[in-house]
Amino acid sequence: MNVNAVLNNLEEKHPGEKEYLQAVREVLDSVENIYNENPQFESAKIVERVVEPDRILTFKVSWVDDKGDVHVNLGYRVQYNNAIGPYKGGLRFHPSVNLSILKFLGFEQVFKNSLTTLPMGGGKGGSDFDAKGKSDAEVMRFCQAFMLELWRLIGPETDVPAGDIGVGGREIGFLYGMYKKLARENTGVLTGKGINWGGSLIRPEATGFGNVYFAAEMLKTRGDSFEGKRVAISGFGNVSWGAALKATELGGKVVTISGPDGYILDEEGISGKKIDYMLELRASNNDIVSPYAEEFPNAKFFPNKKPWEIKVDIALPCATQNELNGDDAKALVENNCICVSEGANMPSTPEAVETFLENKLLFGPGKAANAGGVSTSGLEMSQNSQKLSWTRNEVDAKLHQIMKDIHEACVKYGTSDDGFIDYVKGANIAGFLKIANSMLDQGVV
Ligand code: NDP
Ligand code: 2IT
Repeated sequence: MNVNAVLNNLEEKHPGEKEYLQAVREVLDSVENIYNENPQFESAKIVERVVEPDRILTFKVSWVDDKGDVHVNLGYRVQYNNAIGPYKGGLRFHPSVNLSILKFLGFEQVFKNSLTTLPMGGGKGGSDFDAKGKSDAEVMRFCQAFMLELWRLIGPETDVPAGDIGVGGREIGFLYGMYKKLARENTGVLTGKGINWGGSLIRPEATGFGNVYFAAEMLKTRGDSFEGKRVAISGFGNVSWGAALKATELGGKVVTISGPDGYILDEEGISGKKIDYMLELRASNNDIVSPYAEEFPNAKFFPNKKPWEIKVDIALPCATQNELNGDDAKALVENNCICVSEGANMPSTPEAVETFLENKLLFGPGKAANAGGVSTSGLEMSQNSQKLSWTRNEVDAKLHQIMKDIHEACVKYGTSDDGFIDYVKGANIAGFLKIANSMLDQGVV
């Protein structure tokens, strides 16, 4: 395999899909050597087969708002790869959603799910629907209209969607209600369900918890921990609040959260009732974070800025892709940050990743560091199949062990001769080998 040749070819076929091409390049750069040492991969054209999704389904979603006006959105499901299990991955509702973004997310999900140790293939979906300013009834009607198309494509053994940006417990509820009505069955077809109707304890906070567990494992390799560390978190959504909770529990002090309007610096630490307040802000369909500084006057709001300019020991980017660029990375390095663990998918640009690795930071890439969310989705699927619910402690212990195992896999494939652990390389190779070998076992399909 020649990475540039594969990329040039993909660029010709899919011009302008920049997030997708970015995600593919990162994985291929990491696996190039091991791929070329194993000629059976090349003869089965594993790379050519793994970079393209199995299929992409696009549909129109028409719905009526509270005033009676008709709206038309686009809906998608990208079923990427099912070599190791049913397609599995979230749904994103955000006006920025396009095919390039869903393909990058689906591609990342394939390798992430492979790392989880659970039998899940990869997929992603969503819509350009903007929930901001919409009433609950409008969100419900949109979700119902979306599911009217999606339900034919999914199933508990075929494809199991979940949440992502703009899709949390409320949306999963509306989607599930419509699925159940159409399919006339109660099955674990979605994860992130409510606790009363098949959901798993810990799933809401799992991505954030898992991210902090992963960061703690990285710190341990240098005899360090969260105790007494200053932590910067971006975003204030599903992933951020779990991360803030767990980082605080392990002795860290979370000093920032952020929204598209800017960031909050709270030197007293963002914990306890402040995390509850974060959730309230979020629940009001409100993406602005500035009201936090009015509620807690010791906190300071920095409009249109990102939290990476603050002096911290640990950074947890938990908002969205490419939110941390090369200059942000340099600022973190200059401020002696020691550890960056990605809660979001691909939040660091390639320049930022390069800066972290050159400066030998502990850098946990999203496909490893945020795999706790989908892992707990996998645990939800297991509970649904068994018609059982596990306790909080049982789920948390399993999640913790999975994050340790993912860390171990990264160490195995990412440790270089000088002892430095390149978690990007480690995660990509470990994730890739399992998929590639499964594809070899199953023939050309
Ligand atoms: P939420 O919707 O709860 O929060 C996302 C935050 O990011 C919002 O503040 C949103 O503000 C902002 N945001 C979204 N898109 C953009 C954009 N294009 N530009 C700037 N800001 C943006 O989402 P989650 O917490 O669920 O997800 C956060 C990240 O974590 C995403 O990368 C997601 O893929 C990833 N992730 C989520 C998992 C989960 O289980 N939920 C699991 C693993 C990873 P606004 O809408 O105003 O732009
Ligand atoms: O990016 C992700 O891993 C998620 N949004 C969670 C996917 C899932 O199926 O739980």
